Amino acid sequence: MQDRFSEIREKVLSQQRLEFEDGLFLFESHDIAKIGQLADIVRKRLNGNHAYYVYNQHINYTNICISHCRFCAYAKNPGDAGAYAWTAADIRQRILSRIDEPITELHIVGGLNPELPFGYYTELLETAREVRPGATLKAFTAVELDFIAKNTGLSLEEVIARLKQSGLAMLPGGGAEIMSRRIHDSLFPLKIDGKRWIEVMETAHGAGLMTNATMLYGHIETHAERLSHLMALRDLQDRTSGFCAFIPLAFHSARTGLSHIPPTTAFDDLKTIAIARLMLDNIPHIKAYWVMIGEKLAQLALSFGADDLDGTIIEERISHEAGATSPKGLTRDQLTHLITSAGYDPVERDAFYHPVSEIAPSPDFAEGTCR
Ligand code: V47
Ligand code: SF4
Repeated sequence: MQDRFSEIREKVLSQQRLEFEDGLFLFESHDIAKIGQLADIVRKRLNGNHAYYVYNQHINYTNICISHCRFCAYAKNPGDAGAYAWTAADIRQRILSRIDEPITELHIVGGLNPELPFGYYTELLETAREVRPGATLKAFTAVELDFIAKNTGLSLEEVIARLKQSGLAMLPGGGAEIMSRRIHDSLFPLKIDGKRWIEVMETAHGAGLMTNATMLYGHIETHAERLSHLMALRDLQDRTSGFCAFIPLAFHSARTGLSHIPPTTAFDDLKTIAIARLMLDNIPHIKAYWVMIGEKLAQLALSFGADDLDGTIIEERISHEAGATSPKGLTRDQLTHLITSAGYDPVERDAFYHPVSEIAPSPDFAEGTCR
């Protein structure tokens, strides 16, 4: 009789879909080299020897949030020391402060701030579009879109349509956490659950927006809950093909309500990336997000299923508030050095994975599809 690894290897080689039980077996295994080799087969099939990165800027427009997720060290209550909501003028200033850099993506997310009217979000996008024409505005998670709709009394469809008119071109993948009733009720009961996160993403995909998807791991979730999360993403991708990239987010516990939880291990980080690559056979890209796991492990992850290091970023706040020790940004030279010294071909991409070297400069904020 064949051992389980050989069975799974045959499935991978013949491009058969892995099942929940296969994923569970891999999570429970400690044979990291074999898991990595399997993931590398899929990585090479989908992305060859390319390793992508993006020249981007993060803008966290407000840290005021009424959701009180237990894993979050970033959010503040209105009136707390350090609570902020940037005006359009502040955002203009932030973008202008880096206007000489060849930024192609603005990643714009914030807390659930009940004091911001709908016009705030459209003005934010329109300001970004005016100051940085040609860059993709990747903004507002499914959680924020659902909140904006409820807070302003507009339908989700209306919110998406109007934000698109103001320049919204893509959604980031945050806020998915772990899609499980148990985890939702314990860690983020005031925020939308997994079912609603999927509905919002499906609506966005239906409106022509590509999105990313994330999973926050390394807190109180089980391996089975991680797999159910991955399979829910795979199911939606079968229906819409709207996901561009999957980003596993390693939990950082400092200054959160879960500060007793130790950091994730290198083994778990690599295994999670590799198993995501194997289970998510229909999502083109897997990011090793260096902010969460450090540059050195992110580099190694390129041989464990990941094909993208995300970006230059510069001012990451969410994980650094929670104790992340990685730098707050990397230069293009640092990113390409990590990639070439691991034997991969660096490709600077835009938000939709088009190589920047092949993109004709365009004054428009077009939606796009990933490749
Ligand atoms: O939604 C919150 C998570 C997310 C912590 O789409 C934490 O391209 C770790 O979604 N420790 C924001 N994680 C980051 C995010 C993201 C990052 C990079 C690229 C993209 C993309 C998306 O960070 C939140 C939440 O799930 N988070 N607190 C914490 N203590
Ligand atoms: Fe608010 Fe997001 Fe932090 Fe939750 S993770 S408290 S929604 S900022």
